Amino acid sequence: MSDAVTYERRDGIGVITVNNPPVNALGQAVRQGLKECLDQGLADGEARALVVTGGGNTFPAGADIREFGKPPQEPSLPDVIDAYESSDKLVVAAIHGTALGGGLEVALGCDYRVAVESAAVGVPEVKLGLLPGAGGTQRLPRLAGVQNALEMITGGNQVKAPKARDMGIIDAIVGADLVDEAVAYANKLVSEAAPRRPIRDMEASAESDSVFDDFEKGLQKKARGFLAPFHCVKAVRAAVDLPFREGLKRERELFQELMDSPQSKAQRHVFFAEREVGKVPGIGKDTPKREIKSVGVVGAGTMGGGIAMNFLNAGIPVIIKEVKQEALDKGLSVIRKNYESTAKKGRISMDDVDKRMGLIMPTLDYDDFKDVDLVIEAVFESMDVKQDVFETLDRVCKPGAILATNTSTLDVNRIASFTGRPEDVMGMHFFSPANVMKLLENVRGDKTSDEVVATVMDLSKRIGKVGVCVGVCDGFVGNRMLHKRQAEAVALVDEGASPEQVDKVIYDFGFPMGPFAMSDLAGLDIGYSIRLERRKAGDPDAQELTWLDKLAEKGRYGQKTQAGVYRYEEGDRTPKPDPEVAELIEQHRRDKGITPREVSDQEILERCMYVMVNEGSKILEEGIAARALDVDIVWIYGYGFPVYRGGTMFWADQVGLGEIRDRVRQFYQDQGGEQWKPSPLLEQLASEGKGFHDAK
Ligand code: 3H9
Repeated sequence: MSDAVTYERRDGIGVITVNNPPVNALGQAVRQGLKECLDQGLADGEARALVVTGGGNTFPAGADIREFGKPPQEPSLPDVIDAYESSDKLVVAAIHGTALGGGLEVALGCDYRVAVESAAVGVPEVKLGLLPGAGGTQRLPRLAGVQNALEMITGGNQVKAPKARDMGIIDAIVGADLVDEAVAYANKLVSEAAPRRPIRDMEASAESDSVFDDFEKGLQKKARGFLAPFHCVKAVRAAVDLPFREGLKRERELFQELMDSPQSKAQRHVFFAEREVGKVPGIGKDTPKREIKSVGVVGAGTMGGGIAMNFLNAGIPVIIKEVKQEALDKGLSVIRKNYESTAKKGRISMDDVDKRMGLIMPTLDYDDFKDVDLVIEAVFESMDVKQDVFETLDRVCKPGAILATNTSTLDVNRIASFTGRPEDVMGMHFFSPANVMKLLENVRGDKTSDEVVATVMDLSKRIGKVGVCVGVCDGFVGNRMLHKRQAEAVALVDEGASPEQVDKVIYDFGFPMGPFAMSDLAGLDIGYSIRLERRKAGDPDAQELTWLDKLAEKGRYGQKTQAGVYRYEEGDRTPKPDPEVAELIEQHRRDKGITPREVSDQEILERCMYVMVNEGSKILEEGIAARALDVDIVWIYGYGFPVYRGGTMFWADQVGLGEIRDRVRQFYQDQGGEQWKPSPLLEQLASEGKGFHDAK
């Protein structure tokens, strides 16, 4: 017998403990062990009842995801759970940590469930593009009601033990000595001759006739493009419509369909990529990290304020600096307003608002930064201004303080050169709104020390961000690829597509919005002024003015002026096509001597997406991103790339790099341009029949 699961007797109760760190995943050895220990417990004449629990930090947190996609190995999890549910001794699940997915399903195979107060339960399979496939969709609605089960199964979120008790999932909250308490609980049940309580014998009945239809309707918008949430609803419906065994069969069919789907494959890739991305190649776990106990933020504008909020939320004090008192007051009042509106929605208490505001210290004086451990600069995007800021920071900050820039366009190496400590300088590129967006591009300069990289990556996690370590180049990973897509989208309209057609293709692909709706949101004036600056500076790569720039010249800046590529009604963010824009585009074409042609949706998709893949490939070649998964995560968390497609480079691998290379070559031949020059890495991988994720 392996020691993945152990059996012992305590006070007349057989205790079965899973020991498979870090999360007690239910791999083959654990399933086998659970079965064998159950048999041992049933055969143990001195065990009056049984307790199942997890060693270490947690009850099992689910099936072993690493086994997915490989040939199944006996015993299956549903069979193990069936054996527990059929046991003729009472079984109590003793839960701490997180009983998730298959873990909660094991607990549902038991007669009773007790948990410590800090525990949580949940069925997060939907986040892996799956559904609970070991009876969860059949047992949970029987135990907690259809509405609760639908919410938990389609949402995948964790439910804290006290709430789970109110929902009927947990029978009792017990003290911190979990196993002792569970043993006492089991003894009490035995002494009271409490009945066995297999959930399969319970009835599942819907709260109303329309519950499933209503629920599905709600999902149409929330889960647009995803397959799994809809399969989850079908499976729960089977719990109501079919007898238990048949319901299980239906669950299995639906589970298998999802397991075989490209969506689940993509979502499983994202699960591991999200964890891998924090491990920067070449920077080991033992790299020393600096302690960050206080932070300075330069600039209290939209970006600076949003950045500060991340630290306040994590309980880290912030000193925020502005040039004028008025700007400082305004910045602080915006932060307070943001918190108050979160409190109004019930997500934090008014007490939390005060606590967070109590952690912020406004100042007009750089000298107040003398003791902070990290400063992030969020001032105007001009090298001269940055020079001034960094020379000052270098003068006032203590040795060892990390000096970070939030620049999205400027050269971090140059910024570092303004200080006498370039090894302490790094980019921390937050995405707007900075308190909401999860991506943080951590830009490593040529001279940034490993210690600073390790500290900033660790800190990203602490403030709830997904940090991706990238190198210095124009636009870093995200915006560099985005600019290529944007230029292609503009060119497609030049050639004859309408902005609405381009946006629809990208929206239908699964992005939250198309490139032009996004420009309207960001503000057309921003790209316009950058291009204007570049042309003024005589940049040879500066593009000629586009029809988009002509809109900006007319004061159509996007949503903020209720007119951009689209028009907007007062108080409504829905983009509406505008004949005036169509006319301006027509005129632009006439000026350039272009006869518009019909552009197919397929061409739009290929040109907008393959240009990004080609650029992503160059980014990998240059080592700006270390791995394809880093690019995937940037696009998922920074730009809303559909999770069910796994990120730009994962998606490219699924399409096939041979196919993409051929199209890229064709576009290069047809229209030229550096953006279509095939990346040598793409050429090489395609010729070897490999994908970006096979490249080392
Ligand atoms: C399922 O149960 C299907 C069934 O319904 C049906 C079956 C028939 N498997 O996240 P962390 C690894 S589907 C394998 O950093 P935390 C993870 O990769 C499953 N490995 O820790 C990482 O490895 P590394 C449903 C797993 O404390 C390490 O453990 N369950 C699994 O921040 C630490 O992870 C889920 O989807 C796994 N199931 O968070 C739960 N889980 O160190 C998924 C984790 O090499 N897990 N690893 O990078 C989680 O949500 C979080 O890991 C958890 C801990 C909240 C548990």
